[in-house]
Amino acid sequence: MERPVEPLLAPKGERGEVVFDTPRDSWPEDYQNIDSDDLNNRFGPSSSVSAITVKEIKLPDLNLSKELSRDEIFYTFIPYHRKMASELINVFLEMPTYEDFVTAAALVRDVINPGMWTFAMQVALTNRNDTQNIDCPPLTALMPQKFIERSAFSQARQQVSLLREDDRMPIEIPRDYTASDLDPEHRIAYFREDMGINLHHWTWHLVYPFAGTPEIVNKDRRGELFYYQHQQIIARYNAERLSNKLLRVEPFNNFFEPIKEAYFPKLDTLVASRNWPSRMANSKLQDVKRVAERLVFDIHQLEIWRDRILQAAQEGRALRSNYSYVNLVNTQGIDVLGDIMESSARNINPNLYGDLHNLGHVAFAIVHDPDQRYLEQFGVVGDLATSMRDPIFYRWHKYIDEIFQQHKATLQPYTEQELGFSGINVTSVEVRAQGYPTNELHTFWQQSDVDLSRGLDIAPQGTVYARLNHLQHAPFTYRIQVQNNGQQRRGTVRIFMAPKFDERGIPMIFSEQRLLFIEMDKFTVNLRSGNNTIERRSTQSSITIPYERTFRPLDQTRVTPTDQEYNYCGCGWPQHMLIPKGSPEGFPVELFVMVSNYEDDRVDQPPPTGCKSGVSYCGLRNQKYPDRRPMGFPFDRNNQPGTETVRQFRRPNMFLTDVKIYFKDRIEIRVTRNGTQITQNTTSRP
Ligand code: CUO
Repeated sequence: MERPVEPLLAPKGERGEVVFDTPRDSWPEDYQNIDSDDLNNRFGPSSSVSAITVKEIKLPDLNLSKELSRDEIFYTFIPYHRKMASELINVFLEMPTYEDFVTAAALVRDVINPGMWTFAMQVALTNRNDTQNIDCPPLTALMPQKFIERSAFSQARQQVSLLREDDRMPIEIPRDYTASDLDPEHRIAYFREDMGINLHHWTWHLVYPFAGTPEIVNKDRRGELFYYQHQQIIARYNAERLSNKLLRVEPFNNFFEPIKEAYFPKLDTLVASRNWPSRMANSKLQDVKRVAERLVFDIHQLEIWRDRILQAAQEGRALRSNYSYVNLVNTQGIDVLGDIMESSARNINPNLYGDLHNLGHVAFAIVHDPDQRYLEQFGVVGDLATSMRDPIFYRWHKYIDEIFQQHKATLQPYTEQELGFSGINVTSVEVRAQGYPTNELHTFWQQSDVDLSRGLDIAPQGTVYARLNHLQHAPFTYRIQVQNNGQQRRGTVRIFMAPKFDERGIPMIFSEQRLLFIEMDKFTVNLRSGNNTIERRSTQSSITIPYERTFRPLDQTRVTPTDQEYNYCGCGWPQHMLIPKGSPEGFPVELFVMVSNYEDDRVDQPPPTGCKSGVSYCGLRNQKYPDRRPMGFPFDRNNQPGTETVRQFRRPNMFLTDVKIYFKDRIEIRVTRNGTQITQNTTSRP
């Protein structure tokens, strides 16, 4: 999977220590006439090189998948591209043995578009049963150009060709490279352009692909998780905006108004030597007519689908293709609506409800060349690995979320019985970061190194690092006191956090704040009779994957089958982005802790053997979502009339604590040396 643009017959591995011996007819056409001896001399097996012989097996023709040429860009949101990729994904998934799968992957690698092949490989590795203990390389290692500023690559090539490995210095990627602070939106570019959150979003969609074989699409509550995972992204984005004194994100709800946000990504595509196109401020969506990509639709059509979906949400029922109705006014309604909205292969009536969300991404992504007259490609919002970089992603998903909230408004507020836990009182909640006063959280910048060498389309010659700037926080611990007035019981601890004040400095009302609560953690506890003290570290969060999973050096942290944290190819919010940035003067947030009755939360299934990380946002592989309550409970529904604030909403089994998040403008450097990461020093920014 390394250097996906380069043919398989070139050596692989950090120092070219592996070659694949493939049948000649699987080589790219341009290479078919090369003399075998010549090739062997150049790359062939020597004592330091191991050769892997790839046998010939009969494969389906893959005529559809081959339609996208190797120098085009593959976009996951274009229906025609998805269809082409589905053919390949199905072949990979249906290979009976692991060996056949790897053989098939090797045989077709050089005749399929590299972006599509990589996507199909990652979907297959994520979803095949026999690949669960394979260390699936993250896309950041294979296609770093989708995550890191383009100038890094010319510098990296220079370093590789001119310097010995020991003499190479990490290439510093500035924090501000896509815009300046003349654009207020740029204040939160560090969030939008964070490598970890973009990798999470890509990986989430690999675990829950829109299409593929029924087993990989029909996952438990996948439509609901589409809603919840993106709702949480918007809540996090808003906390980040408020931290930076920006207004909460506006939904993009008028498809004909100018898009005031511009975006200039400054990323390279590597294929066809093109850059990712930019979008000028005040561009307007236009009807799309790109026949070669089989992409023809009107913006008005998006409105028609939108109206039908809104009607279903508000009316509380949706029409199936067989003309029967499905009732949405229940806890499963959101799952049906999520699949309609996305739309995934589980959309119950694609003719009626269409493909609103996906084609919305496409319409934004091609706003600069809707009829292909300039032969331009799609912008970053058209690709799952890059879409979170663009401000319009959040405006679009805010609007999508508003439609979901129309559905949630049809449900009754939770009852006392559902919210309470009789005999359980949460009596105190504190949070503490080591070395700081209680109820203060602290953020700062960190620089981390990422190896680019596996993604460079040049001969392997050792590592070359990019040094990225990202947000980081001091790790912290929650300390929760729970009084149990009954027998020993089990409870689920649910921890959320939300900004305390709105843009005007006025305390949030419940109906607004509930949309801003970000899930921080969720776990099960045994509650003895009497007083219980629960301690939980921020690094144990149910939504995150460890720092090392995002920034790990590839070779040195090989996973073993017992290394459960690395499953799911890293699906999970990155630990370094767990809390919003806060502000120098301290950004006030409210920490909400609830202990719910485990008997009402429990899902009967064998204990998970797969990943432990990121479960709340990513689910459990091949298992049910491990919490029976609606996702986002108890904030997914509106309040009882008369409950104006979260303090009024509070029951004895809940607790609210005021916390401040302090940001300090200093940089901590975490360098990689000989494969281990160490915190080198701390500097103040001038
Ligand atoms: Cu994840 Cu729109 O679904 O980007």
